[in-house]
Amino acid sequence: MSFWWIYPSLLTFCTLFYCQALRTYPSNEVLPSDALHPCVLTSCTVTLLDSMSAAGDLGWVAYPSEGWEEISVMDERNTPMRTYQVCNVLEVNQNNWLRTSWIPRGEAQRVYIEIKFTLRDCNSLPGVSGTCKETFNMYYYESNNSNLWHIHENQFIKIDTIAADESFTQVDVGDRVMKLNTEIRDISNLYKKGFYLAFQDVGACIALVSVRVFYKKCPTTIRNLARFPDTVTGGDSALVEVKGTCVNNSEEFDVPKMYCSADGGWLVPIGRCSCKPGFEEKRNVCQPCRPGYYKALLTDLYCTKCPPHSFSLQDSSAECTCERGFYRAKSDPKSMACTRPPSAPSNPISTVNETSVIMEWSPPEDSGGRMDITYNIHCRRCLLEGQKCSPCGSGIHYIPRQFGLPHPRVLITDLLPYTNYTFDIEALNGVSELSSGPKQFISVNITTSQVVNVILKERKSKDSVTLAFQGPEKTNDAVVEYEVIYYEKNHKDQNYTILKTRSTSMTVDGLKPGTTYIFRVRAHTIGGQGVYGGEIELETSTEDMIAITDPNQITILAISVAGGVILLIFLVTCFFVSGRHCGYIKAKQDPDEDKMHFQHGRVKLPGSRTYIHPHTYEDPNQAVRDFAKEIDASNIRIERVIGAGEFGEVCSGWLKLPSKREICVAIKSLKVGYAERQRRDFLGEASIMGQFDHPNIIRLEGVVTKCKPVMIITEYMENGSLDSFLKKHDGQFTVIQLVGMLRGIASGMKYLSDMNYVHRDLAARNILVNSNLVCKVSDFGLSRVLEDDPEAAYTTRGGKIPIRWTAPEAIAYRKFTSASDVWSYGIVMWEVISYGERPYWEMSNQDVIKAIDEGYRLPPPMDCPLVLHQLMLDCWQKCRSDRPKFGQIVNILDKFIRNPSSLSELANSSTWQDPSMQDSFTVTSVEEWLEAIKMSQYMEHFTMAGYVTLDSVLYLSNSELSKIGISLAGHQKKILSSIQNLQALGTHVQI
Ligand code: ACK
Repeated sequence: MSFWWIYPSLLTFCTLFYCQALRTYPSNEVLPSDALHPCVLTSCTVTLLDSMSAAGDLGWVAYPSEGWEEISVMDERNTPMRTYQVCNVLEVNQNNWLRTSWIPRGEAQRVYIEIKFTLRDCNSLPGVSGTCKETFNMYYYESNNSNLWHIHENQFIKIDTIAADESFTQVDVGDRVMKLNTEIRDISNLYKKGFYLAFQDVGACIALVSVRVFYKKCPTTIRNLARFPDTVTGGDSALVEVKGTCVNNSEEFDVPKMYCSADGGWLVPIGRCSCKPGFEEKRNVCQPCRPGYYKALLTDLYCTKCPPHSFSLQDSSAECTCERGFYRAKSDPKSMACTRPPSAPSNPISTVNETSVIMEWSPPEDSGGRMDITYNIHCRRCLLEGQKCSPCGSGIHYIPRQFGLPHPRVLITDLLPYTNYTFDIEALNGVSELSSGPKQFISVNITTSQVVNVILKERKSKDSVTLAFQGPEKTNDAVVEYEVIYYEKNHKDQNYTILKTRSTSMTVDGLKPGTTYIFRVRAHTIGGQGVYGGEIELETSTEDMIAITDPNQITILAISVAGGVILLIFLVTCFFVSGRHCGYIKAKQDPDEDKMHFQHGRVKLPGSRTYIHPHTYEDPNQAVRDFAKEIDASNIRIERVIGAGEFGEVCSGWLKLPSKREICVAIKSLKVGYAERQRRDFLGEASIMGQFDHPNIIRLEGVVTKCKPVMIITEYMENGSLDSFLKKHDGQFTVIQLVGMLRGIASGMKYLSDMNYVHRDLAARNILVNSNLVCKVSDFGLSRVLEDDPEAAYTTRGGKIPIRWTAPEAIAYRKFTSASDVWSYGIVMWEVISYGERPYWEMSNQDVIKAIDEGYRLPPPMDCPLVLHQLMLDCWQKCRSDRPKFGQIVNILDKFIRNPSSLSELANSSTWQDPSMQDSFTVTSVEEWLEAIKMSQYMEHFTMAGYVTLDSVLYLSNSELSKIGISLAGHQKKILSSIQNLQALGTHVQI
C-alpha cells in the first residue's frame, strides 16, 4: 500500500500547542516544578506524551504487521517527525491495532488525549464500498507495569469511536486540500501508575499525525495575600478545595481558600491574609512601614504617618513612640496623638457659706491634648493659713464627689466652723498616672464661719445699749464666748474697747449720749476664733428711751461674725426724728464697699439725686409709702393678661384717677398665698421705681396694698419687651431708628447711674418699648440678684447672674458697678443691632466666661456700622475704668444721630468673625474646618503632613504649623485661635 497522500508539508496543519519537550516520566519521578509554568495564571497543562516532539522512533506496537505503519516525515523546518498511517480500505475485516508505550500518569487522575489525524473520504476512493470505513476506535489500559509486551484486545477499555469532522477527497497535493482533524477525549479517575493507549483501525484510511496526552493543573497563584500552590484538577469534574498559606509578614485574617476547577481555573476565593502590624500590602507582598510611619493593626490597610508628638525611627513599626514628656494611655488608640498631663486648673472661685463652700474653677489652660480631664480635691486643715496643715479626714462631704470630678465645680459641706482649710484642686487626664512629673494643682484657702445674729435688745438709756447674740446656730454649744469691740465712729485709732461674755447678751454702758459708735462682734468656739463681723453703727440718744418690748420690733443689727466673708446683711435701728419712724441707711450694692452708714435725716424724696434702697428701711412698708402712691382699686379696670411675672400675672388695663384722664396701664399683681418676704420683695420694686422720674425709665403710677391682690401699676408699653419686639420686626428699622432706641436706653441708664443705682440685669428683655419706639429701662426687682431672670445662672459665689450680659469682674467677684452696667449696655447694643440675636449664640455659660477671659468679644452683627461695634468693644474693655460712662455714650450716640454718615461704614463681620465661635460650627473634617475659617489653601499642607483627622489638628502649635509650611504669622494666628475655639467647643466638633 502506498501513502501517496501523505506529504512532507503536512505539518503546516499542525499547531505547536505546547511548549514542553516530549517526555514520558518514569512513574516514580517527581515532576519538576518549572515544567508546570508554561501557562501560568489561569490554567496550566502538563504534557505526559507528545508524539510530535519525538526525535527517534516512537516505539509503539502495531499488529498485525500489515496494519499501522510508522512513517517518518519532515516538518516545515525539516525536522523529522513520526506519524502512523493505515489504509487497508480494499480488504474486509480489518482489525489493526496501534498501541502506545506506557504513559505514566504522574499526579493526574484525569488525563486528556488530543489526537490530530487525517482521514480519507471513502466516497472518493473507487471500488472500496463495503470495505472502506471512516472511523477508528481509541482505547486505554491502566497498568502499573511499564513493560507489557502484549495486552489482550478485550483488556482495553474503549474511550470512544473517533470520526473525522473533515475527511478529504482530493489527491492533488498541489491543492493542499487535506483536512487535519483534532479530537480531544479524556479519561477520568485513573488510579494506577500509568496506562497504555491503543488505536483500532477497522478499514479506514488514516494518518495519525500527532498524539498528545496531558493533564491540567490550577497554577500557583497569590490571592488575598495567600499563596495557593499548583493544584492538579480533580479525577472527576468536582472542584478541589485548596487552603492558601499567608505570604511573608502576613497573618491569617480569615482562612484563605480557593477551589481548583476541572479545567484548571481557580474559583471562589474566600478568606484572606492581612499584613502584620508594621507592614502594608503592596503588589501582593507585605512591605515594611518606613521610619516615621506605622501600622498598628492587622486590619489597617496602610502605614500612616506617626501621630503628633510621636515618632518611629525604624522600619516595620507597629506603633510610634511618644516624645519625651508625652504619653499614650492604655485605652488610647495608636492613631491618637501622644498627650501629656494637663496644667493646673486656674481662676478658682470659692463661695463660703458658713460651713460649706462652693468652689468653681476654670479648666486647665493646657489640657495636654486630651478631653478626659477630671479633678481631684485634696483637703487640708490648717491652724494658721497655709501653716501646720493636716489632712481633713472623714466627715466632710463632697458633692458630687471628691475624686474624679468631671466638671470644674464642687460643693463641700460639713466643714468645721471657724476653721482654715486649704483645698488643692488637682487636674488630671488619662495620662497623668503615666507621668512622674509633679501634680498639677491650684490651692484655695478658705475660712469657714457661722452666723451670729446680733440683736439690739434694748436702748433704755442714753449711755447704754443691750445687744443679744444668736448663734452660730449649728454649734451653739461650741461657742466659748462672744467678743464685742466698739469704738466711737472715726476715733478707732484713739480708743476702742473689747468686751467678752459667755452669755448670749451683753449690756454695753458708759457710752456718751448722742454719739455714734461702731460695734463689731465675733465668736470664739472650740473650733477656733472667728474674725469680727461687719460694723454696726449705732447712735446713742440724747435722752433716755422706752424699752422696746414688742418682739417684732427687735432689730437684728447684723448677721455674720464670719471668717472674713462678705455675708453681711445690714439692718437698721429705729431712729426717731421729728416723731416719725423713718430711719434708714443708704444701701450699698458693692460688697467691696460694704460699710454701714447710718444717716440722720429724712427719707430722701423722689427727685433726689441718690437712690435709696428699700432694704435700708426697717419697715419696708414705709419705703413703699414713701415712694409709691396708694391707688384705690376701684380706679383700676383690668383688661387682659399680657404675661407672667415672677410674683404673678401681668395685665394691661386702665387707670382713672379723679380729675385725671383715663390712661392705659400695666398691672402686676402678687399672687395669692404669698409669703411676707415675697410681698416685701414684690413691693420693693415699686419702692425703687417710685424714686425714678425719667422718660427712659418705666414710670410707676402707684400701688394697691390696701386690698388684695396687691398690685403695682406702671405705664403701659405697647410694644412689650425689646428683645421680642426686635425679633418680631427683624430687619425693619433704619440704623438711625436703632441708634435712637439705644440712645434712649443709654439716657435712662445715665439717669440711674447718676442716682447711684446699679441695675445688674440690663438686657434687651428688661427694656420695654412703647408705641413711639421709646425704650424704657425696667425690671427693678428686689429679689435679685436675679432670681426672676431666666438667663441668670448660679455662680460660684452663690448668686445668680445672667452670664452673657455681665461684666467679668461682676461674675468673678460680684463687682457690680455702673461700669458693669456699661458692659451689659454693650451687649444690649449688640442685641439691638442683631435684632434680638442671642449673645454668644448657643455657647455654654462656662465657654462664654472662658472666651471673654481669653479676649474674645462678640463680632459685629450683620450690617453693623463700624462705629457702633467700636463702641460695643469699648463697653467690653476688660478694665472697667476704661469703659465709657453712660453720659459719654449718650453724647456719642447723639453725634451719630446728628451725623448719620458716620454710620455708613460697616464693620466687616466676615474678617472679624471666627466662625468656629458660632453654634452652627459643626465641622467633621479638616477640609470642612479649613474651609470654614477660609484657610483651605493649606489643605494640602495638612494632608501631606499626615494631619488628616480633626483629632490630630487639635493640638498643633505655632512651630508645628511652621514645620508643615504655614509660615505667615497672621495665618498661623488665625488657625491657632480657631483651634483654641475648636477645643473649647469640643462638643461641636465631630471627631
Ligand atoms: O415681652 P412682653 O410683651 O413685655 O411680655 C412681658 C410680660 O409683661 C411679663 O413681664 C410685659 N410687660 C411688663 N411690663 C409691661 C408694661 N409696663 N407695659 C407693657 N407690657 C409689659 C412684658
